[in-house]
Amino acid sequence: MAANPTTRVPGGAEAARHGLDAESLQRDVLDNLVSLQARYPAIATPHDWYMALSYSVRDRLLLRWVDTVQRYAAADVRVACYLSAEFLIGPQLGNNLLNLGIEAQARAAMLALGQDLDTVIALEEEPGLGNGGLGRLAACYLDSLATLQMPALGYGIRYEFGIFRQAIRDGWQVEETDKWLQKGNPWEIVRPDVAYYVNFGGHTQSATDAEGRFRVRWTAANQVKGVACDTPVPGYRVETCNTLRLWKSEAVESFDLADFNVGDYYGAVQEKVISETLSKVLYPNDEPEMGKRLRLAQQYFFVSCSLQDMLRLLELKGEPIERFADMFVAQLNDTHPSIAVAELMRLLLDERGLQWEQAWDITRRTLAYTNHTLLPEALETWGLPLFRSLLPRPLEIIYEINRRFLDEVRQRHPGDESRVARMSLIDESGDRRIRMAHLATVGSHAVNGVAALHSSLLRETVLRDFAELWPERFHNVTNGVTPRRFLALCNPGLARLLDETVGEGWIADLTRLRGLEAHADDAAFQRRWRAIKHANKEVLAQHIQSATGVVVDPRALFDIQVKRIHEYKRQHLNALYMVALYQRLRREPQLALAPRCFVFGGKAAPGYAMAKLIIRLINGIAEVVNNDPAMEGRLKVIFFPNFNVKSAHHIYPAADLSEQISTAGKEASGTGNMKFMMNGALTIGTLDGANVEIREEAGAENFFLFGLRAQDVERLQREGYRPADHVAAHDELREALDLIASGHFSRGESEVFRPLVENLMQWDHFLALADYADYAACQARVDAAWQDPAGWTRMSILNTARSGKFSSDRAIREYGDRIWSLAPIG
Ligand code: C3B
Repeated sequence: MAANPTTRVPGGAEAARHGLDAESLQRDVLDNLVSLQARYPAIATPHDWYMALSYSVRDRLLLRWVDTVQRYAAADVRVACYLSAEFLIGPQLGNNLLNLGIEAQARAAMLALGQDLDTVIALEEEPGLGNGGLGRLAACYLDSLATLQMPALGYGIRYEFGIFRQAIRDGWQVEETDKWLQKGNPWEIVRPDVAYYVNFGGHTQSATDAEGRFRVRWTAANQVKGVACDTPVPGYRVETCNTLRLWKSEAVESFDLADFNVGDYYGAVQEKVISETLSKVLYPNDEPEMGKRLRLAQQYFFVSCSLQDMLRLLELKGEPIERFADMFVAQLNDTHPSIAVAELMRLLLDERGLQWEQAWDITRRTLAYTNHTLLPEALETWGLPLFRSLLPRPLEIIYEINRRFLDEVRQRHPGDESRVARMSLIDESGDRRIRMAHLATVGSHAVNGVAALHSSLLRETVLRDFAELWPERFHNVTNGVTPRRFLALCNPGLARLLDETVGEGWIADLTRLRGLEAHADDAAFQRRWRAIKHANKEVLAQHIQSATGVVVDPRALFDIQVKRIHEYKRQHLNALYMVALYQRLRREPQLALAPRCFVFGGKAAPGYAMAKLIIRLINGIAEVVNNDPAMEGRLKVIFFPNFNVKSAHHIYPAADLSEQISTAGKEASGTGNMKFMMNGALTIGTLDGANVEIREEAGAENFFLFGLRAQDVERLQREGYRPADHVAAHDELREALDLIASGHFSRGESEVFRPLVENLMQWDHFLALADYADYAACQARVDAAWQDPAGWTRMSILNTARSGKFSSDRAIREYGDRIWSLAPIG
C-alpha cells in the first residue's frame, strides 16, 4: 500500500505544477484556500480546509482525466456505458487519495498546515444519490472499470436532494431533507456546453419526407434541457480516470422567451419550475404509488440525454451510425433505464432516418439488462394513460416492437395465446400496463441476474418464457464490491496486516488473500488479528456513543444487521430473537451466554408503514434492554441512525457477526454480506442470494447456516402456510410475541405494535415464524463458537482469506468477457 508517487506522474509539466509530494500539495492547498475559498489560514473554517484540499486533489486528477477521455476518443475501442438511476458513490476525498496513492503526502501537508487529515475527510457530505444495494453496486463497478482500465462512462441523474437523512425521534424514523450540495461540491465539473433537449407530452404526426421515406414527427408540449455534470473516477494506482456523467435538468430558455413575448410571464416561470424539478429529488424505493409521473419523466430524461451523448461521441470519433453498437454497449441497471430500448430506436429512426430492421439490430446489440429483483411489487410497470401523455412517440415504438415480437412468439408457438399474453410487453389483465422488464429483455442481447441462485430463479420464474425462447441470452454475473473502499480505505489497520502478510498486490487482485490461510492457526497472527478487530470495535463504540448516547463494550460480540429495512430482509426475525434472549436472561441470570451487542442500521421508505414499525420496535427493545441494570454487561441493542456509505466505513470493520437472514429466494444477491466477509465477520444466514456462494467459498464449517431453502419457501406458500402453528409449537416465540403485544417495548401502549404482531400471526408473508426455531438454534451455535476465541479467529481469518471472488474486479471482468466484449486498453 505504500505510495509510489514516481510511477504516477504522467509528465514533467504536471510534476512541476501539481506534484504528488507533500510540499507541492501543501503549497496548492494554501493557494486554493485563498483563490477559491477567499480565506487565509487564521480564519479558515475546517470546511474551507476540506474544500482547499479537495480542489488540490482534483487538480491532480485532471490531467489523467483529460488524457483518458482523449485516449478513448482516439482509439477504436468499445466503451461501456453504465446507465443507472442511482450512483451511491459515497465520500470522495479519502477514496481519491487512496487511489492516487497520496494519502501519506496529504496527511503530511495538512499537518504542516496545522490540520488533521482524518478530521478534514470526516467533514465531507455524503452524496446520497442512491437508495441502497443497487446504487452502491453501480459505484463499485465504476471503481473497478477505472482500476481495470476499461473504457467506461457512468450515466445517471444529478439529484439536488439525495436519499433523505434519517433521524430517530421517540423511536420513530423521521425523514429530513438531504442538502448535500449546500456547501458546494468540489468534485463536480459542470459542462454547460454538453447539453441536450428532451421532449415531453404533445402529439405525433407522420409524413413522407423529401426522399419519400415515412417519418414521424413528435411535437412536444414541453422540452427540458439536460446539462452534464461530471465527476472524475480514478482507478487504483493507474493512469486511467473515467467519468461519471450525471444530468441536471434546466428550463429551456427559448421556450420561456417565447411565452414571455406573448405576455405569459407566469406560464413561462411555471415551465421553468417544472423543468427544474425533474432532477430535484431521488425517489426512495418501495413506494409504488408516489410521484409516478415525475419518476417516469426522470427515467426518460436521463436515458435520452445519455443516448444523445453517446451519439455525439460517435460523431466525434468520426464513426458512422452503423458502427454505434461496435463503439458502445449500454448496461441497463435494472429496469429504471429500460426506456432506452424505445428511445434508442426513436433516435435512430426519427432523428437519423434508419430503417426499422437496422435500427433494431443496433439497439439490441447495444443494450444489455441486469435484473436485480424478483419481488413482484418491485417489477416496474407503467399505466398506459400516464405513459401516453408523457411519452407519446416512445409508446408508438413500444407498440411496434411488441407487434413484431409477438409475431415471432406466435410463429414459434402457434395457437399458444396464453403464452403470447404472458410475454407481451403490455399487461392486459387489468388496466393496461407496460412491463418494463419485458421491454428490457426483448431489447437486449444479454440479460443477467446478480447471483447464481437469483439467475436460475430468474430463468425459472419471472423471465421463464424468455429464457425458453432465447436461452443463449441469459447469464449470471454474481455481484462484487470494491476492496479499495470496503477494505483498504475503511479498515487501514487490517490493510497494513494484509500488506505485510500477502504483499500489497491484494488490493488489485483480491484472490491473493488466499495467502492468509497459512496463518489461520498461528497464535501470534491470531492475536494481531483480534487486536485489529478490537481497535475497530472501539472506534465504532465511539460513533455509537456520539450518535445514540449509549455506551457499548467492545469486548461483546458485535452482531450487526445493516441494510434497508424491509420485511423480506427480516430485521423483525432478529428482533424476535433479541426479545427471547432478553427474557431468557431475565429469567436465568446465571446463563453462560456471551455478552452481545446487536447493532442495526438502515432506512425505511417513507411510505412503508411496516418497515417504519420495525424500526420503532428495535428502538423500543433498545430502550428497555439498555436501561435494565440486569442486562448490563450482557446485552445491548443499538439502532444506528442514518446508515449510509460514510457510517458504513466504521461499521463493516467492527463486525463479528453479519446478519444475512432474508427469506430464501427473495434477496437477489446482497452486497453488504460481501463487505462483512472481507472484513473478517462470520455470517449467520439463509441460503439466499450470494450467501450461497459466500458459504461455498468460505467453507460450510465457517458459515452459520439456518432456515428454509428457496424451494421449501415456495412449497410452503403453495401448500398453505399457517404461522400460528409455529407459534403454538414454540413457547419462547409465543412469549416474545406476547411481550411485544403487551406494550412492554412501547412504553405501555399495547396498540403500537399490534399491526406487526397481527400481521405475523395471520400472514407472515416472509416466513419469519417458520424460520424462528432454526434461527434461534443457529444463534446458540454462534454463541458457543464465540466462546472459543482461537476457533472464532481462525474462521474470521478464513472468511477474509476466501473473499477474493467477491471483488467487483472479478464481476467487471465477467461483464467485459461475457456481455460487453470489452477489453482493457490500459
Ligand atoms: C438490490 C437487491 O435487493 C440486492 O439483493 C442486490 O444485491 C443489489 O440490488 C445489487 O444487485 N436492489 C436494490 O437495491 N434496489 C432495487 N430497486 C432492486 C434491487
